[in-house]
Amino acid sequence: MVKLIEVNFDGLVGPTHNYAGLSFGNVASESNVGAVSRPRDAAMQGLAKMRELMGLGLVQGVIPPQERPHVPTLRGLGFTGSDEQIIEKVAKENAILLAQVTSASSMWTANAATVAPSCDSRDGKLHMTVANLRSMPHRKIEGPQTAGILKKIFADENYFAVHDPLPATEGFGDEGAANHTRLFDDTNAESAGVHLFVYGASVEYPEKRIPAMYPARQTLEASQAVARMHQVQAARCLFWQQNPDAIDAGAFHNDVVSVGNGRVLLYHEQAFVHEAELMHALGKAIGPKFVPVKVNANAVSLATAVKAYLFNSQLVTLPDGSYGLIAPTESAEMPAVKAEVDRVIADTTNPISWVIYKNLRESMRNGGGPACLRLRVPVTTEELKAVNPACIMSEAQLARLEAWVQKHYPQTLTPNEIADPQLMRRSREALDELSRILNLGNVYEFQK
Ligand code: SUG
Repeated sequence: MVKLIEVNFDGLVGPTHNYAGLSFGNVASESNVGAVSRPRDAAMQGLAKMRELMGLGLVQGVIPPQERPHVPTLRGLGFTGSDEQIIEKVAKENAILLAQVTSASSMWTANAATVAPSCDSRDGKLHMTVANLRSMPHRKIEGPQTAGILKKIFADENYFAVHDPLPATEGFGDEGAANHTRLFDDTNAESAGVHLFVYGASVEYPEKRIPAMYPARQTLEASQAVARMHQVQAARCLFWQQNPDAIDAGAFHNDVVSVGNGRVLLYHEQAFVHEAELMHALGKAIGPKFVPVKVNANAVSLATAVKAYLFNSQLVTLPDGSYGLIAPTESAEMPAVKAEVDRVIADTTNPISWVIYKNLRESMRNGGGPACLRLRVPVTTEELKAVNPACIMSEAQLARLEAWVQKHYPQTLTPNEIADPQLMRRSREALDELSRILNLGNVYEFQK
């Protein structure tokens, strides 16, 4: 088995980052509706996280923001006139629609796609299926641009297969890597990957208990389709249901209640249905070195887990083999959660040995923690060379992006201010320059 390098592709926060309360079932998004956002800080917080991971010796990638406000969507809905006139019209007629086409939600690249490394796929290519994000209108429009951007970053078809989103038909909700974890025994060079797909509901098994309050965004049928697209052996896939109580507590994606990497799975006791059976199945598939790290509900309740976003930490393996957590500062601020992190780190029966808390407050207030902001792409050294090099971070590239943010981003933004066509003009200028920094060509519709 070839050794893989895990590259985290972080979503760069876009200049229109705001709090419009668009995500039903996402507690943070709902509770911060109308608040003043800080796009510049948001982007800088994201870049600071990238720098931190690079400093740890990890390979860091970046995925650019999408064109927002997205005028082509509005034209498709029958609005006519100049782009400026359309923004003004929609602002008057349908403020929610304007918020939907202006959201910077593509920053959460854990929802951009699901990924299978080449060693797991029958045809020996690295596969990615772009998520259709069908359950939220502001996110559903991301798919086509995500596909266009990923095809520019992973352009070499000798190595990469980027699939368009699954058809967004009823029963095929797909939210990408946020509901998928690839585990393997990293102490054994022969170990093959195990793909854990977690879904909220299923059409095939309507008798299963589903959330009572909030939408189950990922379906079993969509996860099965992704596994098929990726040509992963059926025996290496495990499809498991997320606990409906977790979704009703605000865990709209499984990465709000569990995170895995290598041979380790850190999870909340109530993350999955039939938790003990799942751990048994994973142990069988991964082998005796599999380390489940459970956080009990009496130590951290589901409600607290959703507030603290501990399970939305990035669980990373450093070149020296050590495991650690990149956790949101909110987790350090909640004593019960901090105590649990300290316990996990002190416990030598699991390999997690350190934690770094990062301030990602701006993204967190829309329900996006450290893990939401990254898409993990495991590559071989050869494949890494085939990735668009401008999208792999170096100190110089990071500095360029920081200067670019400082130059173009509004310091603050209220949901009312998105009605100003000036925001669209400024954002386009910014993205036009960015497409050159990241050597993407004309990826945006306004450039065509
Ligand atoms: O889809 N929030 C995103 C957060 C996504 C987090 N991703 C993961 N858990 N992987 C969502 O709910 C809020 C936007 C607003 O309300 O303006 C939003 O889309």
